[in-house]
Amino acid sequence: MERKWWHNKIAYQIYPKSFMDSNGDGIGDIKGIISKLDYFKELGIDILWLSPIYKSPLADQGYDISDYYDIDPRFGTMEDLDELIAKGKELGIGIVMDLVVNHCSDEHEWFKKACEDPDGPYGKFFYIEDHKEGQPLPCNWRSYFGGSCWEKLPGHDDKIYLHVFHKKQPDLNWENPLLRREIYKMINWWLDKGIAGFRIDAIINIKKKLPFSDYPADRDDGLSSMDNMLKEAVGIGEFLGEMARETFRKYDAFSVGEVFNEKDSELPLFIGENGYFSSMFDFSTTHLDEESKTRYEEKEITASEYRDAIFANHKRIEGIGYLSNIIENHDEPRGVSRYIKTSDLSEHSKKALAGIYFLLPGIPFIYQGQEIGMENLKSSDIDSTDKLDDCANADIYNTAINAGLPEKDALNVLIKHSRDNARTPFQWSSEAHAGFSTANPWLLVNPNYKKINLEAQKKDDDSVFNFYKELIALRKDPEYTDTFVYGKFTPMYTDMDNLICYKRTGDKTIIIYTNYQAKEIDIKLESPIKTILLSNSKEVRFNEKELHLNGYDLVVAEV
Ligand code: TEU
Ligand code: CA
Repeated sequence: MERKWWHNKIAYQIYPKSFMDSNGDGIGDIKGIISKLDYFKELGIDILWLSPIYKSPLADQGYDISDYYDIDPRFGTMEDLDELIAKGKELGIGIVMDLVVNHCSDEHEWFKKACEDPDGPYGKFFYIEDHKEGQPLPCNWRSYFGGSCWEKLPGHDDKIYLHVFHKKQPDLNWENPLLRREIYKMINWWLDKGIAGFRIDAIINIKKKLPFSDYPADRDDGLSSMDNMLKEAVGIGEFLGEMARETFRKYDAFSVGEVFNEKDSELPLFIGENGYFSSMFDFSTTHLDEESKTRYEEKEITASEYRDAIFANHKRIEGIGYLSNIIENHDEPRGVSRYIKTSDLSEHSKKALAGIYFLLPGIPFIYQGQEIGMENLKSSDIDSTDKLDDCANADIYNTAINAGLPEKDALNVLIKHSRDNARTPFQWSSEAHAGFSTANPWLLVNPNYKKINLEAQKKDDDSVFNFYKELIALRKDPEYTDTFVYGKFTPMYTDMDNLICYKRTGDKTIIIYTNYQAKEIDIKLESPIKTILLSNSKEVRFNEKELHLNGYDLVVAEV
């Protein structure tokens, strides 16, 4: 594999609205991010991915952009961003923006002009169809946020437009070369500003299976999930290849795709040598608890399920390309609350989860707050849905209700699965509003901030925060970094439940042993341990033949 500048980097995702508020309006902003650059330097972060900060009505918290060339005043100014890019560069930290081009906002100029003249050039920037009341819709696809993906075109009773996400996010018609050219121009404008690259949003959706047609309904709303259409859509490579040629490649820019539903055959084209993207995220564990969205009883994800999903995806990608590894992001509930048994949740088990994903092949992405072990909201924190915010919540709640769950249980399902769990303000300290703002934040602070906050963890050598610092330092240790970045990946002990162990073989041979259960265990060693490089356990007991692991012990050993 040709070596690239981003291969040995550590990335960090910022959700700007919830990271740091610098002007006391309860909303995080760019100046707040600038004020924490030294924090990222201390932590060892090389790449900062910012979720959208562009001009937006924030119907989907910025993933609905009304002007790609401007910053939303709630986040700051273009000057603020130029300062962040420049100061980041001085510190060797690259800024990665979010590229949201499957759709734009219904308040974007393009859409306004399309509504004024649907048959004009801007009308063709979207999917606008003729439609009379009572007539069947062009297709029965369900929006990702629930309901039909068709909406009446403002000002036209006989026209409708497509939105696979929120109705304030009309889909852009990538079949139109003029639209594509506008997008490439915008991407290059940002790359000329000196950003390091882009995270590419919901990109698999830009290629629709046309002409529009129905798919088997998979709920009692008579609609069909987008998955069915995406399985049949072919030819996305024409768009993604052109985009890469016209933009990213010209700047050796880092591009990471948010890709779901990709076909195995497309993997080499997506992230292989000269692929459309530098990398794509490993979402292999994000569907493991899907079914618990419509059931009373909690279904916990087992250690083996978690392990097997990740290991299978890494084997699938091996020798093809480079994954970006996560345990959470702004669309997923907190990893420690999702992948660790509630009864086993502790600083110790949180460190085990951190170590498992951090030393895998690929680029580790840390989502803000993950480095201090921030958790989901509890049912006792929320007594009604209006305490929450996300536009995706209604569909989660209604799906539970339609599945026959009483309101209380439907609310619990929502609290467990809501994206808002990832969007509560960063917990900097035990001060008011967790030190995020001097004013009431736009979204509630998780009431556990007095227990879980950065200030306290910085002072505690055994904290989750300091363990992340050690993980980053180990992955960057000149003696071992090559093995962690390029070393072969070999699953181990997969015949034993609750063990998550794998080997990395490069110019060193390193084994990650994790006993992902409360019960202690002794395991036979395949080869004697030379050095313990890192562990969340103060005292690791082993001999020539055996290694003793207490509950949720993680041991990184050179053999
Ligand atoms: O998400 C795309 C996506 O498909 C999933 O996140 C999914 O739709 C979502 O989790 C449903 O609950 C991207 C962004 O990450 C997300 O925040 C935006 O809402 C979405 O695109 C639309 O831009
Ligand atoms: Ca602010």
